Formats: sequence, C-alpha cells, structure tokens
Amino acid sequence: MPEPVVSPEPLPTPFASELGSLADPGRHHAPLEIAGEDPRGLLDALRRMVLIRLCEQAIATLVGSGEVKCPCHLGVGQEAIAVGVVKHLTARDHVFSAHRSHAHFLALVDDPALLLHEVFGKATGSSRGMGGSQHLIAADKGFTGSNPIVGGVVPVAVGAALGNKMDRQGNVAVVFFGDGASEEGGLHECLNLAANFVLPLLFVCENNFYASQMDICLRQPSDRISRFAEAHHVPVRVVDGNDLVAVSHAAGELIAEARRSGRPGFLEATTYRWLGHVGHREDIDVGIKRKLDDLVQWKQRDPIARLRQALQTTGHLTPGAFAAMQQEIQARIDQEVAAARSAPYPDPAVLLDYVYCQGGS
Ligand SMILES: Cc1ncc(C[n+]2csc(CCOP(=O)(O)OP(=O)(O)O)c2C)c(N)n1
Repeated sequence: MPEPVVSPEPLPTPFASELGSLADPGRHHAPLEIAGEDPRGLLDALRRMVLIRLCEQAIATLVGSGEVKCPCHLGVGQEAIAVGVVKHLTARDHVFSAHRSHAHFLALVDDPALLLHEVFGKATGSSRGMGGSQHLIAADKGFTGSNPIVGGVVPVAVGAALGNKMDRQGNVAVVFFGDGASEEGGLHECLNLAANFVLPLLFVCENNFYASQMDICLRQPSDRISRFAEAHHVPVRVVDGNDLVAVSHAAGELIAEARRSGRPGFLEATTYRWLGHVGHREDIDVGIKRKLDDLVQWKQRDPIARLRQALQTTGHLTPGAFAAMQQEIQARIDQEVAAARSAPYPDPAVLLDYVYCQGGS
C-alpha cells in the first residue's frame, strides 16, 4: 500500500468563517445546559448516542481486522445530530441519508442487528446483504434509504415530501447530508423546489468542514452552508451539532412547523468526524496524512461526554449507571457481531430479485 502523503498547506482563498465559535474547535467544551429539560428524554438520547458510538467503534475494529470489507464511512463524534433530529419523527415520516448514515439509521431503528449484519454482507442485514454500509433501509421504521451519491438522495426526499403533502397526514421528510453536498447542483434545485412547492421537508446539513480530505476553506468562500437555503427563502437554524439539546430544540421547531404549515426548513449543525473519511483510522484521510491538531480539541466537544457530564452534575445519572448502560449495549453489539459472523450470505439466485420491480402487470 502506498505511504500516505503529508497534506498540503491550505491555498490562500478569500475565505471568511461566518460560523464564528461554532467552527472553533477550542469552544463549546462545557457540559450541556439542561435546566428545564426532561431528564428521561435526555437519558434516552444519551443511550441512543452510546449505541451509535459503540456500534461504530465495533465496525471500525472489524474494518481494521479485515472482517468487514465494504467501505464504511464512520461518523464517530457526530452522534448528537442524528439523535436530536430523529426524536421528533415517527415511522410514518421519511428519512433519507447519504454515505455516512449509520447514526441516522440506528437513531431510528434503535437496534444494532440489521446494521451489523448488513456490513458483514449477510442475508439477515437491512438490505439482505446486498447494500453494505452505504445502502441501508428500514422503511417500516421510517428510514427510507441511504445512498452514497453525494447530494443524490436529496431529490428523492423532495419527492417523498411532495407525496406527504398530497397525502395531507402531516408527515414530513428529512434528508441528512454533508457540507460537500452543497457543491452539487441538485441540492440548490431541491431548495428551490421545496420552497416554491411549499414542501414539508427538513434539510439537515451536518457541516463537519470536510469533504473527503478537503477542508471547506479550500472549496467555498464561506463555511456557512445555510446561506444557500436563505437564498431560496427557506427558514434556517444554525446550531452546535455536538449539543444534543440545541439540535433537538432547533429540529423540533422546524419539524413542527413543517407538519403545521407544510413549509420546508434547513438545519445546519456544525460537528467534526473523529475518523478519516472512510475506514477506521484517525490519521489517514483518502491517502492523505491527517493533521490531528484540531481533532484533539474537537474531542473536547464530544457530544456524549457533554450530555453525560450534565446529567451527572444534576444528579440524573451516576457513573455506575452510565458504565452499566455501556456494558449492556456492548453486550448486545457483541452478541450481534457473533450472530452476523455465522449468518448466511445471500443466495446468488436472488441477486436481481430486488433490483427491478416485479409485481403487477
Ligand atoms: C456525486 C459524487 N461525487 C463524488 C463522490 C465521492 N465522495 C464520496 S463522499 C465525498 C465527500 C462528501 O463530503 P460531505 O458531503 O461533506 O459529507 P461527509 O463525508 O463530510 O459526511 C465524496 C467527494 C460521490 N460519492 N458522489
């Protein structure tokens, strides 16, 4: 394997950070402010974030050992966005995501089995072992699908939102994507369509400042992605994506508005991925040696630690109870990894069964 090259210094660009402290890895390290929040809801959110974290760490280990062979884009460090948004949804809503979708899937499904079996390529996985990490689906839970074409799933979400509008049941569509998707023309067309057709669609941009190995300052003249939504008159909220409470409040308001009036919304949540773009290592990013200085600080903005500390300080959680929570979740993950290892691969005879629609005349 070729040695990773040292990443080049950023080129001088007319770059301006519009996000201020939200883009500053040295800020927002303190425990969350949770006064007035429902502690049971926060404990449930913490449990879901721990499930996502431990599940992705297990997948990282399996990728490292070579047991899991599909490309895995892990979102360790970004868990609060998925959990803070999904808590406002029901199985009748439609959730779409891209290549880094494990958190969105797990936040909705709340069970590691379908994901773990899928990354092993087993027939018992969410896509019957034919999708791998980047093509997940659990339509009965509202997860209508992930797709790794950057920006490619956004037009599908517009279609789902149009369907929801026509059905008049108050259901919404939600689409998660990264800052890189704003460099695809389709996203801009979708913002225009959603605004013009008045569609109940929440755009959720997980702005982690990188697309593959490229810093946003090398790609755009500003780091604030929501400026594109404003250009289309879509209401915008910008939050610290590592603050579960801030994400939940902003997402809750935008989703409630979409259900009430059918209007779209745009949530920009700043965050950072702890691992390289794809795979299990911190120090490698698409053949580039990653600079780790920022990561050390971003880890201080850990969404799980900040919520856990807040719950402990206010007496809603003890260190022992947190350790027990982790152990219970880890045991469930270990059990499913073992089950996935011995589960069958899909029968080659069914290879095309789910590619083409076969029903009806
Ligand atoms: C249309 C398209 N172009 C390029 C790629 C290769 N690719 C995969 S992920 C990625 C970066 C995406 O960055 P971003 O949208 O910010 O999401 P993140 O990886 O940060 O979660 C690229 C360029 C692709 N999958 N699809």
